[in-house]
Amino acid sequence: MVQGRDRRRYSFTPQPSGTRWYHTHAMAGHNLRIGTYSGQFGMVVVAPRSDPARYDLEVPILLHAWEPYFDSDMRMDVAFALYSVNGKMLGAGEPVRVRRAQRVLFRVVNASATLGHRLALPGHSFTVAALDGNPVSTVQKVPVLQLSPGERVDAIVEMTNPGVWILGEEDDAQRAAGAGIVIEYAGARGRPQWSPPPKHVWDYSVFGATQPAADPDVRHPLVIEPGKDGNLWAINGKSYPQTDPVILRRGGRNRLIFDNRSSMDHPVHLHRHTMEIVRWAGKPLSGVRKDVILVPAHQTVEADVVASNPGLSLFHCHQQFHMDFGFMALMRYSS
Ligand SMILES: [Cu+2]
Repeated sequence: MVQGRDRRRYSFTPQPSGTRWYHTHAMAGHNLRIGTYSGQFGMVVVAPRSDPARYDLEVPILLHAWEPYFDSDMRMDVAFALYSVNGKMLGAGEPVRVRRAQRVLFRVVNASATLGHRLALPGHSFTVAALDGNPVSTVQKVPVLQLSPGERVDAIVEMTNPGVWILGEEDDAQRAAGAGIVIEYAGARGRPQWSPPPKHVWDYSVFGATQPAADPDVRHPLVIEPGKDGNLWAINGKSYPQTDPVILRRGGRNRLIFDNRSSMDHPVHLHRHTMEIVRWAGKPLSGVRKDVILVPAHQTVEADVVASNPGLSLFHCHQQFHMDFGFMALMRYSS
């Protein structure tokens, strides 16, 4: 906790390697000026001891939405007036300058408080190398990157289509309000071009491995439902701070079963651990390791956590408005 006009110094050994980020974790509630609504975030790249990835240029892409407001008198839905990539609206900042035949590594962070984003780059595709900083089991080429709040994607783009392009949000209104950045090939001229990507359904399982995941030692059902008594969200019938702590078996393989009985998507996030997705929207998989996992509306998602980092850990939805209104719990280990 860093108070106003306060100063703190922490030192730590960063691990695991990969694309990470930092942000304020303040509860915002109805105050849309603090927490992840604010600009208090940034990217942290933990370099591996040896780097097997091969690329010519590394480009950070931080997505954020600004000037939040309540979309209705009920003060339940947050909307945003402006969008940015790396702090600039589309067209306002410097373009990303590339050359033909370069392999460009885009490190993308969705630093939005509440919104998922889908990104495309006309005339190019994304080869996804890592999710939430962790290398994927199957490197896969996709036309669209989809990121829920808090998620990260590392993707390599082969620059084979000279021109001036928009790397942007698929949604026209958001792109018009700033959600994009210009990609400019050396020697290319003209207005930045956009065309809608082919229809594409984002599915974590394409990045997985073929062998089934190991059986868990213990299962933890987590039912996600709308809350009562003014709380929007509940986990197993209770809203934070009343939520029951989730007690993981120390050293064991703990299976978290997210049963989303609501009509909204939830990007669930666990601090201090990495979860391996073992079932996503009906499909079994393994080898996809993340710390934020999208649990789609009316779907069940299962993910395994090896309990090897004792202490209190926070579990919550990374959608700020959900987290602030009940969707949070503590996790600790059995003694
Ligand atoms: Cu949520």
